Amino acid sequence: FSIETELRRAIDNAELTLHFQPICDLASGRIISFEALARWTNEHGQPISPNEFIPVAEESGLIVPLGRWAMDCAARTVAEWDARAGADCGVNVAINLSAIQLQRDQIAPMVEAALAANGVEGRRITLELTESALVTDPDRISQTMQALKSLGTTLAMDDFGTGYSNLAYLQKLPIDILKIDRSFVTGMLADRDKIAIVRAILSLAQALGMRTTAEGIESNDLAQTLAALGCSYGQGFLYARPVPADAAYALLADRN
Ligand code: G
Ligand code: G
Ligand code: MN
Ligand code: NA
Repeated sequence: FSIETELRRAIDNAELTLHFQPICDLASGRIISFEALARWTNEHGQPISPNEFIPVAEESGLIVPLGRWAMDCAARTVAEWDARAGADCGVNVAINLSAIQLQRDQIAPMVEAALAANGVEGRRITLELTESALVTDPDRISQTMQALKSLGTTLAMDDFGTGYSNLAYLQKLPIDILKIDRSFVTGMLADRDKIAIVRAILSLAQALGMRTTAEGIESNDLAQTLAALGCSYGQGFLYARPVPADAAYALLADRN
């Protein structure tokens, strides 16, 4: 399991970085948030995709230190952006939490510690969970989500529509944002079924008082159509790819 050994070293030696992809208000185009995405370039200079190393981290338990590092790095970055802006820089940062990480770590105390260590308020952080996180231990996840809300964080359901859980959780759990999975967004302008699914998710979210983010927006036509359908936010290569923290701050200074 050499990738595991290398990943352990990478976490210790700060070979990992976070990149940041803007999430924009569809109506105004302003950046409201950045999703933090882990990036790893190994000692041979090869980039390893999170699709490869996150599952290894989950199987090995390294997801706990990796997740703690990501949370701390995200909070530190928000504090740095505020310092550069000389004020609240106006955006928050969204962190991905995997289902296994939620099982293995005490997430709320971990988030609270990272916020305190960096002098950052909870409202500056969004936590992205997937439906798979809700399946294994619904009571435990419900308590965790309530605790995260008490810290002031925003909770988003990532990849919405691709999981296997029933929809009853939507009325029980304190979810603020549904992120419409990219698979429904890509090509939806030429696919009546996809548009129907997107419309259904938007009306469900609206009825439940949740905001929505469409993932994978790659064209202006898509952004305009989704805005007209009432989607709150958009994320995708149209706005920007995930970029390092400095470049993300430059986007913010440019656009907002
Ligand atoms: O950025 P990219 O498309 O390569 O990300 C691939 C997947 O890896 C996404 O599903 C994303 O949620 C996941 N991912 C990226 N960074 C992190 C992280 O810090 N923690 C967790 N749990 N997942 C991450
Ligand atoms: O699963 P999650 O939503 O956390 O994964 C985010 C992933 O989606 C990242 O790997 C990011 O690079 C990718 N991504 C973001 N915007 C786009 C887009 O417009 N098109 C495509 N194909 N991928 C995107
Ligand atoms: Mn995500
Ligand atoms: Na997603």
